[in-house]
Amino acid sequence: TQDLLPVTRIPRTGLPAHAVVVGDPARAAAVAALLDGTEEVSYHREYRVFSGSWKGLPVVVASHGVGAPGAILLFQELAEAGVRVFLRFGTAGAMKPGIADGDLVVAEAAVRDDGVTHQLLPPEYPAVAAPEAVLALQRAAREQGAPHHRGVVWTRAAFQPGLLPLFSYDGAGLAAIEMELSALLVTASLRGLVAGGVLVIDGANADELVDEESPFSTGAYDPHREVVAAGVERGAVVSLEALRLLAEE
Ligand code: R1X
Repeated sequence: TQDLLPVTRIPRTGLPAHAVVVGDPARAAAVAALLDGTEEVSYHREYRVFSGSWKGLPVVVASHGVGAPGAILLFQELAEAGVRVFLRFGTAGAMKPGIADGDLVVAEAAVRDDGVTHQLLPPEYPAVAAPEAVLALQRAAREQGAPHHRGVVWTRAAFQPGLLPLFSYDGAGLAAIEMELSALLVTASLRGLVAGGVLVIDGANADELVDEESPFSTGAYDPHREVVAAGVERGAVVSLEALRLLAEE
């Protein structure tokens, strides 16, 4: 076998067992900058991978890009390289009143509209977070004073406001919408690994972003705001702290 994994070109061996995964390669670099002894392990396509340590715990921070079909390639290859505990730290739109921009949503489970896992398993198979990951993220959020919520997330391949159809989960109490989490949760369940996710809200009331007059417009969605950046800073520490809590168990 070759020394590097085929898609991400991560070394096959030697990675820490605990990982934070994010969509954006630049965000992976920002989270990795919080570590001691940060090293860039690899950077191919959208997959940027760092290692370092957080309060003495060796960790991986890696980017998976936008969308579950691409992201699942990173999850599989990280698992092959030895990662056992995954936390996705991402951004999401809020689906419920009372969840504000910059707040965190800790995922309990996800709807599998991800565009890839239906090709692996029937739709009845659940995408659930490991309970210990949910509790670790919740505790870390509380300890960091980060406003946070818990709930079921809608992972959906067609996420952009201009692509959102009329919502079919009205009344189902979903907390947030994003694009990759269910693929991570399913990958972890299939492989007997631990996974969870925490999402920073970058569009409150996402279900109201659809403009009835011009349904293909992305106009109202603006994730680049200070309130979101502040939430991302809190969420990065929450994710790393949650990994540390999980490693202590
Ligand atoms: O999961 C979603 C995707 O990665 C959240 O943000 C991106 C789309 O803008």
